[in-house]
Amino acid sequence: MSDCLFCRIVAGAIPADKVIETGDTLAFRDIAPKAPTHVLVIPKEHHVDIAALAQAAPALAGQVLATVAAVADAEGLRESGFRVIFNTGEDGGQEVPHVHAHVVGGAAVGPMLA
Ligand code: DGP
Repeated sequence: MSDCLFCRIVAGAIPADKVIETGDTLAFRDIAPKAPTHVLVIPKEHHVDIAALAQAAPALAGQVLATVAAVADAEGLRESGFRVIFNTGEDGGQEVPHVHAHVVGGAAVGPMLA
């Protein structure tokens, strides 16, 4: 079993509140939400960050973005708006080294939301 936290969620070894699951991606609610809606979208395959994913598997990066859009639809965020954040690396404040998009909305979300 991988010691990557999000790989363990993909494997079902750690429970998560799933919002959308596709063949290659998973969307689940953040354990410490920073907004009324705060969903994480990941590729099931392990890639460290968005730069690594985009370079190694650009089609999969596109699938992650498609799932981001599906989350926005499912959560009713398309009209009011939302933010998508990829924290990347140490200076970017990334804590979990498995690429994930934060999808936040449901209220005004400021430009520097962590
Ligand atoms: P980042 O700082 O961008 O790496 O964000 C990691 C996010 O992951 C953070 O907002 C909290 C969330 N998180 C950490 N552990 C868990 C967990 O076990 N389950 C869920 N659902 N979210 C988690």
